[in-house]
Amino acid sequence: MSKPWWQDKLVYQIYPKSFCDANGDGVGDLAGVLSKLDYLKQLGVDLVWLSPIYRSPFVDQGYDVADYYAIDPAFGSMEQFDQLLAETRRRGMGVVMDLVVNHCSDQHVWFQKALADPTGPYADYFYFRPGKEGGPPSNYRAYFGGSAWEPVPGTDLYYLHSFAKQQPDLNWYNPALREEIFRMVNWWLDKGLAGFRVDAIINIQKQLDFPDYPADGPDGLASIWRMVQDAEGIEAFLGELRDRCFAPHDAFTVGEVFNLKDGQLRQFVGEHGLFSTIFDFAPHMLASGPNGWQTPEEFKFAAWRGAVFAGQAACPADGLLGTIIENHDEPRGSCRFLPAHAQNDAGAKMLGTASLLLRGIPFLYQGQELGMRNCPMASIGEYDDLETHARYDAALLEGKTPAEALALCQATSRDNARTPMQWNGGPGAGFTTGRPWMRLNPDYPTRNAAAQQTDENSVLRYYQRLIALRKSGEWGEVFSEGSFAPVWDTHPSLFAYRRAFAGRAVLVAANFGAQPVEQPLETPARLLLESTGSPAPLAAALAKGQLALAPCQAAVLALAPEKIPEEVPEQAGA
Ligand code: TEU
Repeated sequence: MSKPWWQDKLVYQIYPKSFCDANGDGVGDLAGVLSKLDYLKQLGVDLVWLSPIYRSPFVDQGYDVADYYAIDPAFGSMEQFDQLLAETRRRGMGVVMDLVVNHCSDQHVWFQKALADPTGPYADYFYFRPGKEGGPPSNYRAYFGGSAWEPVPGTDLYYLHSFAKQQPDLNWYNPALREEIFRMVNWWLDKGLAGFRVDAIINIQKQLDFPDYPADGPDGLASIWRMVQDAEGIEAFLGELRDRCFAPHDAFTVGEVFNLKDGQLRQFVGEHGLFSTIFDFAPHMLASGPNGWQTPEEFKFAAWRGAVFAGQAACPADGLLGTIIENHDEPRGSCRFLPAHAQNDAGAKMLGTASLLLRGIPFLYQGQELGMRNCPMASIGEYDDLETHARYDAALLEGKTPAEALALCQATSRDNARTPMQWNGGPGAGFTTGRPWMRLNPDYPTRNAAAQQTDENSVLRYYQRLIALRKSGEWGEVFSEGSFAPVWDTHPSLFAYRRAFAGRAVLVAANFGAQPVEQPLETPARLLLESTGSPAPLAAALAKGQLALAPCQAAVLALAPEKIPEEVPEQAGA
């Protein structure tokens, strides 16, 4: 089996609206991205994933595509995009685009033609269905709230939208629609794109009779997820997409896939997988309590470690998961996957160490490398995200007070991660010379890339060293190809694992507790990296065969080679 080209790559997600604004209109753009490629190269990034930059009315920040073949003018031009391809290639990097094909925008010409002729061929690009008993065809709630069915004006028909009503679902059961998508995907790959992050893709499978489900909320509706979960057949669509588009281009693909059924992971990743990788969202699911986002859960170390390790164990030996702390849909990891005492820069470095060296393809989200934090807004009016507004309204409907509803938004809003990138401490945080489209996190005067670049002990400089180790000539293969084995996995505060490859092994260990820990080591170990900038106590302990970690300290140790083959359990089949 030959090793895929993307096996040792590290991906950095750019949220284009909030990354860097070169023309001063307050919105990030492609010229801004171009100006930061050297920063990304220095960080150690291989692939740059851009959240959608297609022409869009931005009801859902570009996840509502009006033209799959055009760059939105807010971001720049196709010439600038081609320049981005050339400039990344020149630096040995690649570009990954977001592929949003569960739905498009209601402004897309396909939908406009469908509305103009609701029984014509374009209506079958979507799900147009007659209503039932004077209401919609079924009782589904869209992910962003309200009925998932919207009336088609001038008819007794409704169209289906899993997300906002401005995002009509595309009908993958129509071969003509699939051809349009394959043609478009190939058009981008022919340009020299490295691959795609494939949005919300599990939703393309439907039960075409759209059965009702028992209501699960005070609105009398049932989440559309119920219908998707009981639907089947996605493998056929994705297999066609792989065989017609991804495989011939040897593209890198990562699926945004939630809640796979037992045994399904094997089909999604691995040598003949439907994608190169899929995100492991299991740790993120822990943040939702019994009532979903309405009951956010505090961080519980053992449950989180269990979820991460379960993902590592479930991944087939010939496949990799996308390991991820944060993205544009989630609150910042530095405020989420750390106990209260560790929600600081030391914690951010520890969490980065624990996550980036796991078996998998590491994904970083812009600002993670600065330890950027949630930005609680003072009023609901300061939030831009439609999902946050929908949640606020739903919480009020549930009987919560405005203050309680706002607190829920502050804890769970996607806008926590969408505040502009903090490049320096000057006006506009170096993100823009104009008025930023969304307010800056007030910590930008002290937390910014320029300040961290000159501080040896900063989160940024630590991430640079961490990534350099992950990709180093000496240890790179251990991290990109090695097996994974949990260590001390019932310890109350240690997050630790071994990675091993071809007779070489490392131990990654992090102390999430508020007290120092000490553990005897079975093998002599040499310090490769530690996160606090005070290695002396750890080095002294290692000389005595002990691992000693202060609170919030993470370390990477090389284990003595002669002991490794018997001592390190290889992952099944690895
Ligand atoms: O998200 C898909 C998805 O399942 C969302 O419901 C997501 O889990 C939720 O927003 C988390 O709070 C993708 C994109 O990542 C998201 O930004 C888009 O809004 C969505 O698809 C629709 O395209």
